[in-house]
Amino acid sequence: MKFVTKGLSQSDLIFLYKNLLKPRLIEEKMLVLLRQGKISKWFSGIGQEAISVGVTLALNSDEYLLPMHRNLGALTSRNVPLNRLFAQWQGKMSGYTKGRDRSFHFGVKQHNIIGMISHLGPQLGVANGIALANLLKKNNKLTAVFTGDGGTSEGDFHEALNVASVWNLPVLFCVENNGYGLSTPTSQQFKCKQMVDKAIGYCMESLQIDGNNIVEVYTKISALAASVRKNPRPVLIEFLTFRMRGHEEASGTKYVPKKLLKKWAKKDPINNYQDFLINENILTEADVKTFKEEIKKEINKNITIAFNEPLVEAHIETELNDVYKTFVYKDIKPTSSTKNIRLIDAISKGLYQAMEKHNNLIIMGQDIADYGGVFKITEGFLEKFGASRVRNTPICESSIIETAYGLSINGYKSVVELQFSDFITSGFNPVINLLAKSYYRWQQPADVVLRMPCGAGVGAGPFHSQTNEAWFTKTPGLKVVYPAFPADAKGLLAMAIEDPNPVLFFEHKALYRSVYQEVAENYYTLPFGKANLLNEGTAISIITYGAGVHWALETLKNNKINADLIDLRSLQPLDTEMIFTSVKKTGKAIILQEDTMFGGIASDLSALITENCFEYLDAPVKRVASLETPVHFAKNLEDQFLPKGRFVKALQELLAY
Ligand SMILES: Cc1ncc(C[n+]2csc(CCOP(=O)(O)OP(=O)(O)O)c2C)c(N)n1
Repeated sequence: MKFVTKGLSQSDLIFLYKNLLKPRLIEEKMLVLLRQGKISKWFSGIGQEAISVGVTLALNSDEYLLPMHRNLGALTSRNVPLNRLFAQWQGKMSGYTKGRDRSFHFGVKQHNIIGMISHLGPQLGVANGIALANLLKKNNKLTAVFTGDGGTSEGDFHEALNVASVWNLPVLFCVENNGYGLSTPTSQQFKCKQMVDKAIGYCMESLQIDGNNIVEVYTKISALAASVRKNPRPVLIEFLTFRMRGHEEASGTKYVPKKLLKKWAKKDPINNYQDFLINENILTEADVKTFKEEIKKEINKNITIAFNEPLVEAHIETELNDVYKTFVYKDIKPTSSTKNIRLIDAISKGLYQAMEKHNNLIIMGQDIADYGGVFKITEGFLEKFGASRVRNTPICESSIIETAYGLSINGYKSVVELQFSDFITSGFNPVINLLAKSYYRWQQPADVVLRMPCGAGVGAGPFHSQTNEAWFTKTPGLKVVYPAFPADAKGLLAMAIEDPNPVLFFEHKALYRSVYQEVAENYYTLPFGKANLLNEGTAISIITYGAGVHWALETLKNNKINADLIDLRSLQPLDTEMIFTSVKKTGKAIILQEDTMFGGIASDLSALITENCFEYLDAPVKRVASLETPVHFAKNLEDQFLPKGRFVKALQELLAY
């Protein structure tokens, strides 16, 4: 191994050595503890340390790092306190996730380190969001994100590189090509001759580096970092290295040819560098011994602290109260000056005023800039707020949601327009696993609103008509709002943007241009979790939301029914108080939803009513919903699918029960 040390002083070289040594010695200790059953799962970075350490030291400490499961060296080189690291691995309170997440699935905000989620690839898109924020702040900071070779097969990798390239984001995409992804060799992972070739397709600069040579990693990344800070752009870097231990400790390396392990053992990053420093008289054997002893002492001292810490306490209340970030609710009232506008105008106006109010609000989506979005909600926004804040995106829902999360980490709010709520399936993973769990896992809020144009009745077929709120109401950490009227839509959208938690904001397409209302012209907010009692009666409670509200209103208009009509407006949080009060008064409940029946929110509402109002009920709770089929294109089929036509009959049957 050749070490080209030009430009580095002796103390620089020793500094690199000490940093390299630390993760190795920690790992050696952890492997002992693992065998003793004192810590759980471990992903070894032995043999790959030069990459984490070299990249981390080449960055400034105020630049974001997004490590993966083998990047212990990134944490140690940023001087993350060892007692807290060890506490994290034991699930203790003084770790970084209050015992809620394991091994390397945590971030350290104070050190600008963003933790991974198990799904690997999303980390790359998050880096884009952080980098975009830096670009908008014009602060000349770069961001480095790691992935393994296996992770590069995920769609997130391709989407992230594409977005970074199109938006010229200052990100170093660091791929550690260590030969295997679990048991799968790289030959079964990708077909190009070398990983760096992947950059060609994204018109991206690339660089291949010997990942076992700390001097090469440090000097090349330092030079590249200086250049990227000056001239922001993404770069794909392939670090050649090898995974010397099992995927995780329990799984072993039986499937790895012995000769490969032997070959790479000779390239060990620490032994080679240590020999070089000794040969060059930069270090003595005695220095090596002293350094090792010092680090081991530090490790043992901090392990003792972590071991002595009691187990994390389990309190249901504490856990439930930590799923959402609490925030000071800004109650801004609507003024009396109003205009008669449609639902679509109210959403557009609300978004526009939120853009005026929050300078740090970015909106992103397909065709939302010059074109104004497929529903024209953002028409004129580009001219008013500029291309930095009103961003057309490539067609890559996952990456943009990841980017939104990255923006949130680095000081921005964002609203992402899904062209149709159906397309959230292409961005499902980051919603469920990044946004929803972030605050609970490590107290990092995901200040993101996803606008979801949804619903049937427009003859748009199975992929442009779904109302898919139930995919999200069952995931703790998300808020779900579903207005039926213009005035609610405007105030609730403003609230969604104020709220630092992730909010899915459902907008029914069939209501966009058909529902009018007098709407206050000022910027105002409406609280989440407050339903609206639209009609008062004593015979039955009708509970619904979205288009169902208008079907129910029509039914009440055309039939003489003495009913409470509750428009839920927000599904998570849910106004259970209003529901229970009404049902206790009427003794009968019918729930109308546009979604298909099984697993829809009506089922949970029914269960909640049964559990909480059983003694007051005079009849079984009734659900009315769409047929258990995909949504149809032909109008007569779609009409048959939707519950509107079945509602009156069900209502009358229940009244007569
Ligand atoms: C989406 C997803 N699929 C599968 C896994 C299971 N898994 C965890 S790590 C891993 C291998 C990753 O390989 P690579 O990216 O090369 O990183 P390495 O472990 O080699 O450092 C697999 C298959 C996962 N965590 N997430």
